[in-house]
Amino acid sequence: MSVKVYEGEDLDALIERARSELGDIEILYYEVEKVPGRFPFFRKRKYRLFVTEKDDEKEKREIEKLEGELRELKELLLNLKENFSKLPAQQTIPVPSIPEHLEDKTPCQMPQLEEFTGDAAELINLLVKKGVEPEIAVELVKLSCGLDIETEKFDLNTNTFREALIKAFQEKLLFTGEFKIEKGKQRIFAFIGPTGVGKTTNLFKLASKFVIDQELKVGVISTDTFKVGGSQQARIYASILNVPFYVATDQRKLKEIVDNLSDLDVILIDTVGRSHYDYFRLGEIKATLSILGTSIEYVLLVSCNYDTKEAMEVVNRYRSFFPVDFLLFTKIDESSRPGVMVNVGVRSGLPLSYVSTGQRVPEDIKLLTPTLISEFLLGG
Ligand SMILES: Nc1nc2c(ncn2[C@@H]2O[C@H](COP(=O)(O)OP(=O)(O)OP(=O)(O)O)[C@@H](O)[C@H]2O)c(=O)[nH]1
Ligand SMILES: [Mg+2]
Repeated sequence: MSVKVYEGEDLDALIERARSELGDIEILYYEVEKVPGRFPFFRKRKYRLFVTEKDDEKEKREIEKLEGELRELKELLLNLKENFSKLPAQQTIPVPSIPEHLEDKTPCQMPQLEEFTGDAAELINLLVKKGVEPEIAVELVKLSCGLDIETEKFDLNTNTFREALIKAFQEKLLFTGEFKIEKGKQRIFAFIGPTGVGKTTNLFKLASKFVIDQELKVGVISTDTFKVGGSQQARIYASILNVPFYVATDQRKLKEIVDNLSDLDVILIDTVGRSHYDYFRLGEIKATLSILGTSIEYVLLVSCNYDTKEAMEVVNRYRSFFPVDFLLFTKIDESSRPGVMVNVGVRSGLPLSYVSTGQRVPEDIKLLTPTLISEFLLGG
């Protein structure tokens, strides 16, 4: 296989040139060299495109797929440029409502509520309908209740449901707040979790926050050498964000790469998705990452599509391999039961970081706060 390299400032033009010279081509990958400028997304780029002549139908399909991704990403980049220039100083948090077809109509088991009166009982019922386990719902609502002397029952001592929930979550759940990185004090985060949970896409959403909001020096390492195109997907995101990207095939290589990146503020490590039942493969990831010892902070991603039992199974099994530091929830937009975040937060005692609200990179991620969880539970 002979590889040809094209260089220039316009990626589409390079692809066209390669096509006109070679006929059908396979795009192997491309690199972007940054030309210094003030904002990452406005920098001029120099592309280096690696192609080879295509020799079968399978490769043709792969090229079409890649081109589709490139077009999508180009659109994303244009959106980003637009949004970045329009960013207001303070943003409100719109909470997506649950599409009707996703509304969960299955009956829930309601707790006995004789000891509660009025609004308190109503709030407990509402929480249970949104997936909060009955005993947790009771425990939470009690935190915002007082005993009504006349009726000898618990009733809310706040003005609104929202206030009651915010108060309860402040007491009952842990929140990381924005990951604030001090320049020069490097932090390394590894993104772990089941197959397809959203590790790669959400890693880049956070990378984008670090680059744009905090102006940090960020690097990404993929240890995903298993999935076909696994590191390629990450490579494309990295080139759009203009952050250095490396693939570590084993422990030794990982250590070598990290040692060479000591000038970066944040290193984000993407891992290959593994079923939480696959002890052998989880052990492999652990073995690779363990070379970095305690310098890694582990972010475990959990999908809101899981019911609480399955989500806790994921958390417990992953915790038996990795010292999980934070939880990051994904796919809240596909779930009608946001209560799973509350249940897992309470049952695991782990701090909650962010929630992924859709597929768009980098917009679809929000910081989890007592207010945001309350809005997910009360809205929609
Ligand atoms: N609807 C929705 N889709 C999401 C969300 N987060 C990620 N996805 C999609 O889920 C799919 C898998 O995302 P990836 O980031 O590749 O997941 P991963 O965990 O890296 O997958 P593996 O590397 O195969 O384990 C992609 O199509 C993402 O766009 C989300 O919050 N909502
Ligand atoms: Mg991935």
